Amino acid sequence: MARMTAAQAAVEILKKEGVTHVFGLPGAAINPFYKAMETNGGLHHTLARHVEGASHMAEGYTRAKAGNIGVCIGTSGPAGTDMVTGLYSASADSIPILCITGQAPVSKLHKEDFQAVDIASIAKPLTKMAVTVMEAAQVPGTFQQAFHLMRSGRPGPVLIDLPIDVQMTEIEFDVETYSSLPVYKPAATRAQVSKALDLLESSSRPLIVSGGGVINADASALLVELAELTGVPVVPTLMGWGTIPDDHELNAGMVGLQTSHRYGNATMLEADFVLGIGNRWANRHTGDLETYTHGRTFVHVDIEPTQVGRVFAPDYGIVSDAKAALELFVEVARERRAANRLSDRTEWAESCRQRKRTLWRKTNFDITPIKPQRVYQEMNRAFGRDVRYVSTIGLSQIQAAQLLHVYKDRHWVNAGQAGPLGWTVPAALGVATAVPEETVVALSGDYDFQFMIEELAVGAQFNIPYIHVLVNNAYLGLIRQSQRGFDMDYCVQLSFDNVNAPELNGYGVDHVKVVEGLGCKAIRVFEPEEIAPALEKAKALAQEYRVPVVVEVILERVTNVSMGQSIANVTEFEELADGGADAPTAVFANLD
Ligand SMILES: Cc1ncc(C[n+]2csc(CCOP(=O)(O)OP(=O)(O)O)c2C)c(N)n1
Ligand SMILES: [Mg+2]
Repeated sequence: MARMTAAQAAVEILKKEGVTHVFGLPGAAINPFYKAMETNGGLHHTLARHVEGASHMAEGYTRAKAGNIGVCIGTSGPAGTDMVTGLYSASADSIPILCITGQAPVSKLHKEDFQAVDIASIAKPLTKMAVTVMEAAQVPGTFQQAFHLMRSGRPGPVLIDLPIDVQMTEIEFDVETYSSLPVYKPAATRAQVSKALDLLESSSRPLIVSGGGVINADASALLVELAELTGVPVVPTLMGWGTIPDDHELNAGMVGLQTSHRYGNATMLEADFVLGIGNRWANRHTGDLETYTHGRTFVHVDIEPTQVGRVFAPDYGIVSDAKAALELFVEVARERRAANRLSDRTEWAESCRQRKRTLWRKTNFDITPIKPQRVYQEMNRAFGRDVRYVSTIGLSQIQAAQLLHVYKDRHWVNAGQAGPLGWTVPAALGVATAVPEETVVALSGDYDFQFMIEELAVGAQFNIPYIHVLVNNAYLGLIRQSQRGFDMDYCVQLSFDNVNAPELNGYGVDHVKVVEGLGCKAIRVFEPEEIAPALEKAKALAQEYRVPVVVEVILERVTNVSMGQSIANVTEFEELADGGADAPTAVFANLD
């Protein structure tokens, strides 16, 4: 046994649970925890410039690699409230992060002490556990329970709030014999999986919808195996994008109101059966439920029992971890195939491929100001199969999902449900910290980029290189487009005449100067043919200087992006592709 402060015990447990990196910033009430990190060593700390940034870094770090759990640390009061958006984002997308906050001493908690706020109550609806630890001897058990909860069932964040006196109190703690609590993951039974396959078998035009739960369960390979065994095409959701490569012959495209493909929606409308795995029927995926569900049989597999039936009643529900379910699905499907009991889906799959071969949007524009579609075409060419994309929200994110290609899971890292502006820079830093040898490319609109621009200094200070494509339309583009419904263009302009940068012609903020001021590199382009060389140069600069490199593309001010209220009624505002010359990188999504 060894005597140590409760904060030291917490630091040792983090290491035992596999934590190597933490993101945060100190303040008086969390200083004992920082002292413990300094004394005990073994944790690499990245100093954020804004506590919200630290929370998004933690989320990016978790999402980059199976098994990672990002940790963010802040002091009492405003540090905790700053991280609330990070907790929301993580809980909405079922991502575990551990948020540790300092707190006023236990005896002062009810005295309106300086920076004493009841963060545990504030964080409660956004976490699997949010607790102010009042007894130092409970610190080890609380951390042990936190990791158990984050990894069990539907993953999600936890907040542990540590009063300063609790952190400093000495306790007995045996690091050597510490061990993680068992993780609970419900698993489908053979009878359940057989019944689901019976339902699939009685359909003519089945689809699998593959959600983020497949990524969380690290089960993409099994998902692809099931598709190949049964010949059933797959629709990845936005959160499940990458679970089957875009160019896989059974990838039918994405479905939805915004982040979707024309061929994906058309295929869904043809389908008569849907097996959803690890997905949550998000409203921007389904759109109008009558259109989405009418005439189709649904089987829903999810790890969280209360998710089944939340959005609509499926014909059959299975509560299971995606990996546990897919292992059984593959096993039973293999047996049925050997016994010749699986239908031949060739004709249906071929009809899906035919839609995927033709229903494209045009990207090959060569006019100035640059049309955003051209940017994604150039990104497809520049970054290939191994790139990790990070994005948040806006017309930029929507169009990226319509036009970029993703080939591997965890290679599209997107704050899908919460969409908090500002997420992209810190999340990209978290991803790049987790996979330092890989190419990480973030994508932001100008407003998202300005929200947490200061975090770029973190990348410069700690040498976290990545490429940030900034598409600048000097507009809150997505909101401008949605204001068309109100016949207004009100409070959505980001344009102004910058007295220091007349060359920007009214586009407002001089991002290049700001980025350089923060210690990073930046390139600005105005012409379509400059995009490809700029992306190549960005790769070289990131290698040479080991800092974030921003490629700012000055876009046309107004682009309306394909979207609608129902998957049967997505409005196309732009020209559609008339063959491969109009969409030269769309062919990358087709093997045949
Ligand atoms: C914190 C927060 N406030 C407001 C919004 C609503 N919102 C969504 S997109 C958007 C504008 C985004 O503009 P920009 O980042 O420039 O992207 P664009 O649509 O122009 O590509 C706003 C205000 C949000 N998602 N998050
Ligand atoms: Mg914009």
